[in-house]
Amino acid sequence: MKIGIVCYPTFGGSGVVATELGLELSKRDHEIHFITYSQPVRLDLLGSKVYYHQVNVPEYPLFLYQPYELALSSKLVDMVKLHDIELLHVHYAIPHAYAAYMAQQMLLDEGISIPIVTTLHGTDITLVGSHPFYKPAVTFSINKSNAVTSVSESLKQDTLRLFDIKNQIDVVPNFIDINKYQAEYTECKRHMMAEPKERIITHISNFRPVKRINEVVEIFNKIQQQIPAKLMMVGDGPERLMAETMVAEMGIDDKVIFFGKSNEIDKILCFSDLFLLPSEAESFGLAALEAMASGVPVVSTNAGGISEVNAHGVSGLLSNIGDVNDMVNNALSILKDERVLAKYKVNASNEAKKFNIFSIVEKYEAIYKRVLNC
Ligand code: GMT
Repeated sequence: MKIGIVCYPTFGGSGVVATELGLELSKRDHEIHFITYSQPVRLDLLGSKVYYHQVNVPEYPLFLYQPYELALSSKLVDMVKLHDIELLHVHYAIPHAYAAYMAQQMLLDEGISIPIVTTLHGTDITLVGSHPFYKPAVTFSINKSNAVTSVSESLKQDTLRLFDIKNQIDVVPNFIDINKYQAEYTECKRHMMAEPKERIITHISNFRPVKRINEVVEIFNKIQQQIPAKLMMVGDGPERLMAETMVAEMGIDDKVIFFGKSNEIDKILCFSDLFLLPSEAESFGLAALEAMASGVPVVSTNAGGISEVNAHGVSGLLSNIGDVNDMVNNALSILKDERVLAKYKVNASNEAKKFNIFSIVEKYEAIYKRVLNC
């Protein structure tokens, strides 16, 4: 199949999932065309079956807001015609599903029929999409898609609750390529990061308020009062400065490293003992799954779809949103005892295998075949 993929190319779960999906599909002999405003961050492998087409939005002083959806839908029309793309898979409803629908209508006018598969990722539904400003457009785009998928059962239920949906929604969970996370612990540069007796705790996100970055710091501060520990803060976003200020005020600067955005997540996870995710909303929690795949147990909230990924008492432990003390106790119960930690590490890695890329990509292929009627 020739498949056009539209996503947010920056750091963020939806872009990562779209990119990894495209790369895996290309290995299965599909021709993949990424159509985005910049090259997706994890797309370092343009090959004979993987193409990238940039969407340019010319700056006109006349416009207060530059019309990205218009540029995207025009680019989709051009690329579908130029490369005989058979199907569009758009990640994130806003504005991708909307732009894809416009492209579909323009192409229909020229006698070209192209189905749209829309994957809902979370914030396009729970935070942004349900805002009254966007709700009619999001509802319309979901209902007009030829297939709709959501990355968790929880997100599906949120979508049905928040919007008037007439379409079927298939749950296709996010995935990881387990082989990429098989690095032996001995290969890690652990000694450069912490003393042997210190536990390494890691948080990775886009540092948005929904991630409750202040709680990451609070939880770590309480943990390090009881056991020797270091905190690795990976990512960047609006709450980073606040977190850095908190760390300084708590006097724990020597125990916290801020990495900023990183393309070496696997290298950081391979020396981590625990992953912290105190989010107040999370449709899936791809970062938690990536941690588990590296054999890192997860202490998280039970928000949204996290509990579909982090199995309580197996790959990690779950707490209610905002229950800092419970998350501290959970973390300590895993970290204090060497044997308990070792058990959680093995379990985390085993649980992650349930989300291996091969079985999940097949689900998308089946949906593509369905909408193409083949
Ligand atoms: O988590 C974010 O803020 C980024 C966001 C995105 O759109 O990339 O992540 C959402 O999609 C990911 C991939 O499906 C999920 O793993 C995240 O849980 C989800 N984030 C939220 O629901 C807040």
